[in-house]
Amino acid sequence: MIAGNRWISTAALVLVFAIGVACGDDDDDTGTGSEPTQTTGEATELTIAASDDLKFDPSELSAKVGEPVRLLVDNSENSALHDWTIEQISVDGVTVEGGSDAAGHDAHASDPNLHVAVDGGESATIEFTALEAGTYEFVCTVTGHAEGGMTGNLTVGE
Ligand SMILES: [Cu+2]
Repeated sequence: MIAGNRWISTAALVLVFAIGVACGDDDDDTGTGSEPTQTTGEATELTIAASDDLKFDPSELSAKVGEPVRLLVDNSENSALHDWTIEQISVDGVTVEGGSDAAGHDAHASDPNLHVAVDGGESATIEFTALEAGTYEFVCTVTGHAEGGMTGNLTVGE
């Protein structure tokens, strides 16, 4: 009985999703309430926390080709500046809100495609749209942080 109800609600959810896809309409306000991510406007909202223990949480993020992502980099629980950087990724529509303009924190040699630095006690957002599928390593470029474990992967799917 319970399994039957679960199957029916899953089928209904799939149907709602299929209708949404068929209409080509990005209206995600159908109130299904079961998606793992939230959307505001068109961007998928993700959050990643930096830590002075030199970790990102989560260390795995995922996105889809052509779908805007709005990533909140939460450094509010820390005292040190951290950044979130992907050196090479094909992206479009990159905007950064908040974020530190502190000079000299980045150790990378070239201009990264995605980069947002955040002062300790602050948060900032970076919005972007990935254009090619793949797995891209993100790091904190503050000297010694990536080496200390402050890395992760963004997986971009089709
Ligand atoms: Cu760091």
